[in-house]
Amino acid sequence: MIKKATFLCLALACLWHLSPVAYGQQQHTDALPNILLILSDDHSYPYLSCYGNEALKTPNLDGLASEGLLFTNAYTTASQCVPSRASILSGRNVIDIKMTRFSAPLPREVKTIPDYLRAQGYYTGICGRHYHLDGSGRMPQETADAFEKYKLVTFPDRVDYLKVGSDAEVIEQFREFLDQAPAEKPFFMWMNYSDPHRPFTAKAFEPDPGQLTVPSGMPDHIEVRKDLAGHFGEINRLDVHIGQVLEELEKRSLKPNTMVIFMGDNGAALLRGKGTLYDLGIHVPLILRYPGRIDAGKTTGALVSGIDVLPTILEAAGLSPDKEVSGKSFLHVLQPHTFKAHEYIFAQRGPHGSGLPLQSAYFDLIRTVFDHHYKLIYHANWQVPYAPVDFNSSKMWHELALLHDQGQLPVQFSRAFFLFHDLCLSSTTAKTIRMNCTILLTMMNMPGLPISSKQDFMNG
Ligand SMILES: [Ca+2]
Repeated sequence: MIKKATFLCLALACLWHLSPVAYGQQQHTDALPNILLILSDDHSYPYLSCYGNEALKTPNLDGLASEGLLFTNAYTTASQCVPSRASILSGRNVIDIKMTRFSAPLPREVKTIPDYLRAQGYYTGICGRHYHLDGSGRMPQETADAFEKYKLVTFPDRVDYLKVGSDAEVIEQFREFLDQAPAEKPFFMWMNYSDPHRPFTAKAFEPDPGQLTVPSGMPDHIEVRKDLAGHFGEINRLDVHIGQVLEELEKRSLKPNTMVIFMGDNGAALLRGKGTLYDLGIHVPLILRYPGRIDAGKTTGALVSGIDVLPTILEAAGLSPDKEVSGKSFLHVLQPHTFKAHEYIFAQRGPHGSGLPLQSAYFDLIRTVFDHHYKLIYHANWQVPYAPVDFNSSKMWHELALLHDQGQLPVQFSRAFFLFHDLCLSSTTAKTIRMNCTILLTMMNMPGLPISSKQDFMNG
């Protein structure tokens, strides 16, 4: 009898001691939102129909925006996949995390969104298009051997689920991920799409080239129209695939407790887009849907950057970023008393791919700083001949080059695409330029740039 009583008391004591901890943990985990981060590839603002572009048909992303918050001034830290995605995943600027070289692997010590969330109890995954942060998906054998030797591939260790595949395979991978996710855990999924990356293959989704409005920065030429139609077709197809994912959330009753962020990973591979620090290279679409926490159907013009995605996600998950993170959460962007937007946005361009630095498609060193009113672009190797990233060999580019050679391309486009000129001459006051130079130089941290060059730059 005594033994029984003692056992009962011990059992009750254990339950009293253990249950509040276990219950508290369960409660805490239950309250956390699921988080879905969707990136399209090479996709500029304002190329969604909810931004007012009638040539595009993106009803699913428009619907996401109508249920959430649409950003009109979202930028990436780079105009190429790898460095930009590294910033989005780490909340830190490209130079800070040593990711200026295209296809460099993200250093293991750089903490990413899934690293934080996994420690918080999240089930984490990556799916879709190759995510680009473990080196190139098509590296030569000797490079692969070096990656293996020095353990440079890190994301299989950072997440619970990792698969890559085509855009059409994303939905099945997402279903598999959800089926595997433990019921008691919230999830984080980083979902990547190839669209609208070149080559343009979505013929069935393309608008009539003849009906398009050619943007003011491009010549109205039939090859430019065809190229734009190809790009828009891919955006329309992207929308269909994302619609499948949003529908899956609804089917599984996950929509009310899932925060969705949709963003372009960098600007479109169009004229003066990807690979440049002009607007089309780094200005991207961004949508945040967070039911119950974000008012539906609002638009904001606040300046936000790719580095802000991590702090936003961490805030939703009840976490704070480490001190190295320079982004800031945009969860409260509509609350002016609690949110202070970036005063300036910084971005950079570095080497791209593995080609020799004979022209700018493969090698360019550019930095920029800008705010709502002014933008400074510092081009370190302006002497390298310009060539666009990813469409250097396209029929459209050859046609424009031919017209330029024949003197038949309107002068503003010859100047924009084929001639060098001092951008500072067309800027505003010297005072503003010097101020922007000062800000830019504080973030450049360029090894090898002599101090005298920096002073000349400042004085100039
Ligand atoms: Ca990209």
